[in-house]
Amino acid sequence: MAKAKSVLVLNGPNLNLLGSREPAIYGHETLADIEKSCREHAQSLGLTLDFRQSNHEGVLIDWIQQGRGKAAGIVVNPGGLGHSSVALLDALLASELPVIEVHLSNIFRRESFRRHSFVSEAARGVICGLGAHGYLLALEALADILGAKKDA
Ligand code: CA2
Repeated sequence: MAKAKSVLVLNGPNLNLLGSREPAIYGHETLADIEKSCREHAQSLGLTLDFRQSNHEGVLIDWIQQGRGKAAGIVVNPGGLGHSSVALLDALLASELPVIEVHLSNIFRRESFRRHSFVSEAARGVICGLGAHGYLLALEALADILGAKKDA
């Protein structure tokens, strides 16, 4: 049987606070809840997960660089860095991996500065406004792109 493909799921600054504040915008689920549903869904899609969060841009970039040759694709919620970080964009482009960008909230219904994401330029697709379900849809999109075996 073919080895399951590994997906790097990266979460940027402040996403460790999920579930504790601002539920009207980000929902009630914690990042640990999201990780659990991602793991369950990944298994049914024939994917394995490396699920991480950091508040530090450089750490996220190190993880993307280390993912080259190990991960088959990346799901990234860059948090606020999406709106500001050319360095994160460069790292994602350099990885040459398929990237799906996720935002829990609908960034187009909020402040105007959230409407632009540098990361989107490296993304095969962008999902926003669907809460934690967006992560599961991103995994499905990557499974399709990677030709992963469902219910493996
Ligand atoms: O909607 C998303 O997923 C965002 O990436 C979340 C970022 C925000 O800067 C982006 O514009 C959209 C912020 C994450 C902060 O998460 C918090 C969670 C609970 C309490 C406070 C912040």
